[in-house]
Amino acid sequence: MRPASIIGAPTDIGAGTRGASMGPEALCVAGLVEAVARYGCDVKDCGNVAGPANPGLPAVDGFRHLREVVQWNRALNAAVYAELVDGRLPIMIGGDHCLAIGSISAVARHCREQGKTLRILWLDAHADFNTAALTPTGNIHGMPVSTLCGYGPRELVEIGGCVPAIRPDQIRQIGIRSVDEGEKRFLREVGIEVFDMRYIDEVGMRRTLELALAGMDESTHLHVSFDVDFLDPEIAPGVGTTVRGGPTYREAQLCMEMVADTGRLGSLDIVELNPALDHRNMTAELAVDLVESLFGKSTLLRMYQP
Ligand SMILES: [Mn+2]
Repeated sequence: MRPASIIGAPTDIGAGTRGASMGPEALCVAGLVEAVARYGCDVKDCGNVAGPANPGLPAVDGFRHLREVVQWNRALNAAVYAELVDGRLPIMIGGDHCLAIGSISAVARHCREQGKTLRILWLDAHADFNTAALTPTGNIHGMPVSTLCGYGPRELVEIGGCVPAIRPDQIRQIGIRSVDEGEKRFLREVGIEVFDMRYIDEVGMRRTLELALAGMDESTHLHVSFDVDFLDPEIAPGVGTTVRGGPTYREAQLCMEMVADTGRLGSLDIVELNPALDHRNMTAELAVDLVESLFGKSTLLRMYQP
């Protein structure tokens, strides 16, 4: 297992509900560092990147806190890129999902420089493909995927040094169940591959992951962007944007185990955990439990391969 680096980004600058800024601390209290270390990783705790406070302002021209979002993502981009150059697997702990702009643009740059193929698994209840024109709220945590694909304000889309940072065919979205009207049309137009909850209901998590992970090889760098609202709110209440009907505990474990089996995990985001809405840190503990599976914990040495 590659050495890993944990990078905290304690901000809720892109969210509509405050509190995700406390996510890194809650994940550490739940034992994230020890959990990753348990599965053979040499873990470096990089501490937190710094950025501006949340001023709680309304949207301007379709964006809330654009300037602050840019500052946080620039700092995070540099921190994630430095760990990748050092040969380490960055684990970005947010913070809200706007931070994926900084982390994934760094991963994409690293892949371009190393001649690696990038595959992104976007585990989320939402497609996060809004734009200033389409968004009902202006919250930038609903826009990271469109921004990474080059649709967004110049200062944000340019953060990784290459525009667009990623192509739509590099991403697979899983668990989606809440998409705004305009966003739906735009997703289809751009051609993002989405495995929504109906798809998972109909074919199962196993087949879904087989398809989402298909076509990877030794040169693939797999990035997982794990929004905790991916999970069903019954098991994961500690998020600001819960949507009913998400994956169960077992479905989520299977998803993580199948990612681990590829041996290609190269970077990870854990975002949108909101301790202010959690019950006794149960959502943070669940996230850590799932990360253990992602890093190779399994129930048994398997005797029977179905
Ligand atoms: Mn998200």
